[in-house]
Amino acid sequence: KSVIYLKDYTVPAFLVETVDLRFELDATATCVESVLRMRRNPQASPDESLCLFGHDSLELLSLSIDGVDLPSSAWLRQDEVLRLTVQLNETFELRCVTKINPEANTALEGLYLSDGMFCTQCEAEGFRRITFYPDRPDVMAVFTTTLIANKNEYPILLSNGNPVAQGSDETNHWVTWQDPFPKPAYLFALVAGDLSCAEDTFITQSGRAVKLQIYAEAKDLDKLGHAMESLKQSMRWDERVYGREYDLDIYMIVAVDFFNMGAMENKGLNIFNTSCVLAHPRTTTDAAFQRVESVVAHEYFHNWSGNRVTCRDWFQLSLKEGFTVFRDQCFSADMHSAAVRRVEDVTLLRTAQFAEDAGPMSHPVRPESFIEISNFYTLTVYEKGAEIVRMLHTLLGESLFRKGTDLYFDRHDGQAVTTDDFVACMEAVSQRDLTQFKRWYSQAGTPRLDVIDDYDADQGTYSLRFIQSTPPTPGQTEKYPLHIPLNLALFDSNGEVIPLSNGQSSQLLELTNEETTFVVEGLHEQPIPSLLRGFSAPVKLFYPYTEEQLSFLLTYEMDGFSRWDAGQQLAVRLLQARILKGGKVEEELPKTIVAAWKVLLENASDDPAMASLLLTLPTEAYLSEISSVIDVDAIFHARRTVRRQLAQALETQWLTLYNEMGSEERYRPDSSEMARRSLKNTCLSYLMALDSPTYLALAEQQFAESDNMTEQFAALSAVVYSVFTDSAREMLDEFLNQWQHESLVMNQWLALQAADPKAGALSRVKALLEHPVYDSRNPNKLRAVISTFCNQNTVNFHGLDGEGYRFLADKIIELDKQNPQVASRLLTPLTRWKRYDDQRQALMKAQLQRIIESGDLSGDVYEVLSKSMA
Ligand code: BAL
Ligand code: ZN
Repeated sequence: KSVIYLKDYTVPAFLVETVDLRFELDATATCVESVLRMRRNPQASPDESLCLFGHDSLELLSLSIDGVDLPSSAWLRQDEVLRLTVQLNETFELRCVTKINPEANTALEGLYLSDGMFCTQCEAEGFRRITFYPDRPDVMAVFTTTLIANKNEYPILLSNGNPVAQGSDETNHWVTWQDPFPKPAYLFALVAGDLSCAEDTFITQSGRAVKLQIYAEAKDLDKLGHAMESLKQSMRWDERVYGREYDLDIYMIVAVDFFNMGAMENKGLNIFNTSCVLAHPRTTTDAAFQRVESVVAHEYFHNWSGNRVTCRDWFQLSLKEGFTVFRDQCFSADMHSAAVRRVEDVTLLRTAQFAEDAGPMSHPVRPESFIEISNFYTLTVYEKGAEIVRMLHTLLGESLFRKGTDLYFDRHDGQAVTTDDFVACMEAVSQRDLTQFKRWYSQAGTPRLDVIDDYDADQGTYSLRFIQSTPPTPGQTEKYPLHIPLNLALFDSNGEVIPLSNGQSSQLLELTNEETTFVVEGLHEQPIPSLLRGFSAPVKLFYPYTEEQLSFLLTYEMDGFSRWDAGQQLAVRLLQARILKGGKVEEELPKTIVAAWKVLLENASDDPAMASLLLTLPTEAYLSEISSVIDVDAIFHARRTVRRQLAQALETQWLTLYNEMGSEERYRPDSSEMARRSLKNTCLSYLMALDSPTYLALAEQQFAESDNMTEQFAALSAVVYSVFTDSAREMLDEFLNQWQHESLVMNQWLALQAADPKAGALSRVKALLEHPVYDSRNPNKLRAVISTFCNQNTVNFHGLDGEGYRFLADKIIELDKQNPQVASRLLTPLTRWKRYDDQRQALMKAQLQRIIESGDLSGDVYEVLSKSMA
């Protein structure tokens, strides 16, 4: 398995001007004819031969140049590369005919069948499973695609761009699509099937009418309204905030049930996992509604940040992903509560991305090498990449940042570029030197920022000393100081902010050295610092806050993120102390915590969405991430005990608030109603921690009476996680009966049971794998059961009999032959073995070893395994 390096990048030897594709679609034998108008790249060496990528599964039927068939001696085919050994002119036409078997394609890359419907996934390197092609993002061409298929089985035929011709005979029909925008092959898509569609129109800011179509199976037609609204909102937002208008006459989204990722931004024809597009109050939770909105926006925003301006090579993936995540984060912040969205984004970053950065797969946002690029669609590339763009936004300010993006889109429209090109635009508009800042792209690992303060009462001066360091990561032992924007405020003892030297209530410090000292003069008392407001940089902050200071910030800080974080740190202190004692501690809760939670509960109705977050204890995942050695059982028990104690200490308040958050007459999926339901369900889950039949009755009532999935599922979850196992079983059965024909609801039903921490979980999980609603070929089902069990059901997955680890290893070995991308992703929890105690380390390593020895592994799984064992 060969390693590909960024440093080895060279320009393509040949360019493609136009591609004409003709698909005769057949489930087991699809014939693909491709005609490429090619020319030598004047920037490349004239001696280079033509290399096309093609997966081993391609059957090559014929190859010709300028109408002359080539004999098989005219090429060499090895390791996914077809090298032509004949002399080529400056320009020529290459015709290639291949045969492929979509039905046998279980990897879900290239052309495959999802529930009998043809669809494609070409990012990153799926196009080479369709035909031989210079499949790299810096080769951009104009595509024309003709689809031919049986007209009864596949009445809808879609591809990128606009439909330009069609026709039919007795059995078959055909449609030709033309995409006028040159694009890399990874943005190619086709869909053929029996689909229904919701349709709308969007009038762009310049007055053009764009047809919007969202396709799904007929039974799901009533679940497309939310995605359509989200699409229109996104289109308007991108015009307003970035000045970006949609460019084709038609924008299509297709929902498919079998999909490795969340969604894909193919030009003019997005393909979505059903879980990211279908939404209906009866079957979809509020969290899923929000995910649909954000993924629809994300894919739409890619039309500019990704499609019009794309990546030069896959090392630049964050160029489009980091930027587009930042854009979708800002969009959701504008649509709902900015503070809530920031807390959610930081939570994801600080738990999952920080864990990735501390593990064997740690890599820079712009990786230096890979074996399999699919392994680099990571939280680091996406979420940390978005933080880098956010820091640029913070450093430049709104207006210059916008000038920078305008320049970027203008300068690079139609090009395949690099993260350096992106930063160069920011430098050009701001006249700033961002050389040091670019280390964020090249240096892996989470920086640590230690803060030491000192107050000189005689002089009235307060100094803050910042010391930054980044721990070594695999392959990168030496680390350099980063350019860290740190947003700071100081508070006086009355809870008022102290104006800083810039005359403002907060100041942005730029920390560029290993050590920086910041001094404030003219103070009358020791201030309380609020550091890293808004989480202005993706670092781990260490400052020895006292409990009083944290309670103070929880009361007075106006920055939503920092206020929430103060509450979380308060809870972290308590939980960590108990984790050290094994978790099952029954001593009384400290008065500070109870008092803080009481105030939160009393004021909760002022901002229910934020209150729900403030009242939620740090997750097991976060507590694990900040542990030096993860004590799975202690973390679980500490959190559970504190929850129960908080429920006991404030029982009346939880119940009062639960009732106050009671339901509206009719369900509405808007922000304020979502916030209300979120807080109500938080109260219910605390009340259920009391093991009281009174609250079981309350949950049962909510389950029976709710008209929406958010409340119904929250009630079901509360009961499933409770001690009332008989009631849980009955409710689960009732839920199954009610929703067994809704695949996405069944994913939730499966995941809930896979996450249930009660003893015996592994045998319950194995039983779920045999259940009729489970389907081992569908990534959503695999994730619902296997990934949920291994990542969320920590006490059972990490059981000391090692059976959880064995189970995952068995599944990886089985799955790697079927779907390497998903197999490699599922492997993650085992790769984190260094974070656990010796006994678990040995058990986990034994299973990793067993996978290695199991035989011929995919590049995907091999890369992750080899890095984990290094
Ligand atoms: N480009 C892969 C899916 C996404 O990030 O939008
Ligand atoms: Zn994306």
